[in-house]
Amino acid sequence: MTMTVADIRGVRPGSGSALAVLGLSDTDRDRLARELAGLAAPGADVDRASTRCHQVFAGLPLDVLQRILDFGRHPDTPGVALIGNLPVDPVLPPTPRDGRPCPDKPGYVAEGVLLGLSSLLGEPVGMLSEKEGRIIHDVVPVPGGERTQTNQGSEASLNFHNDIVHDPVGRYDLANPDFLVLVCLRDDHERRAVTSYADARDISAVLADDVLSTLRSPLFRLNAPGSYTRQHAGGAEVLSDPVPIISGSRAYPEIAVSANGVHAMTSRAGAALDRLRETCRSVAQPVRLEPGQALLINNRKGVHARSAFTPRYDGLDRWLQRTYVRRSLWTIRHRAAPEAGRRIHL
Ligand SMILES: O=C(O)CCC(=O)C(=O)O
Ligand SMILES: [Fe+2]
Repeated sequence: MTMTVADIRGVRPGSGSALAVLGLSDTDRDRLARELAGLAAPGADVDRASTRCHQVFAGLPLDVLQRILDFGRHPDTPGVALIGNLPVDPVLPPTPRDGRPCPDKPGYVAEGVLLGLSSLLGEPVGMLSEKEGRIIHDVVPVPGGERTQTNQGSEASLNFHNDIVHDPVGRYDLANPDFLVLVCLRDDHERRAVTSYADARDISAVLADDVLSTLRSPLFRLNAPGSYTRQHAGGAEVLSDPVPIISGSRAYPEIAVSANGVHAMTSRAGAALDRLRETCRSVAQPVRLEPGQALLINNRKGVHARSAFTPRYDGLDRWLQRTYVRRSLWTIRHRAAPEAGRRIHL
């Protein structure tokens, strides 16, 4: 079932792999709106803005706050959480056409919601190969990108994947974000775009033992993200070392799949990958994001996807803002690019 705003009033417990759903009260929404109304453009001093937004969000009722903190810290909590009845910008400029920030946004409520939620999960980070290292990403359909397996796409559905990052150590699933936060500013004209999440616990429970053990073997090479291969390899593939797709304990598995292509090294691995793709579709938890909602995505517990939709490039297209969040900046310090900014990484 696709969640809609009507489903998300009140707080329902989220445990195991099921989508966690939290709806703020109108009183809480209005307080956040008031306190975020005066937020300055966060790009000037992200540490300051994120600290302020943390302070605002830490004032949420204890139950809601704990649910969000538990989502970030515990292995046994859901991999995806939908938060509803969040404040929105009173005036929203046209959806940017090029995937770059809107230069004349009159307020920063959406950015404040994004930084507030992100700061409860960890540290927002920028990566130079993704959106030029920006901390706040504008995810919009971009002309020419309609059929790409990137966040600029629209007409082609974006396959189940994790957001990964190229790293010369040969592993693309180590320095990548632990979480993604998506805030919806505008939905698509026809309300077709659905974001889905497939949890590795649900995937593992469905797969036959031999398929699962193949997926747990280092028989797969991940292609680097399209943004990286375009910038650094003229679009040619840049493959990781052989890795397993599913790893870690049976109770708390981690999954790594690249959007831009996975090379299976044997025919058995290829068949297991096909089976994985079918299984992702069968266990998927779909959400049709609307303005005033945010999706918290654990980028290790599961994979996510987006269905196709039709862009019009008329200023009213779908518009999400996104952060990449790490629990700690310490474990990616080998990727730090301090000359670009304290939170920016290669
Ligand atoms: O557009 C969406 O719903 C999700 C796109 C996506 O995969 C991402 O932003 O990482
Ligand atoms: Fe993604």
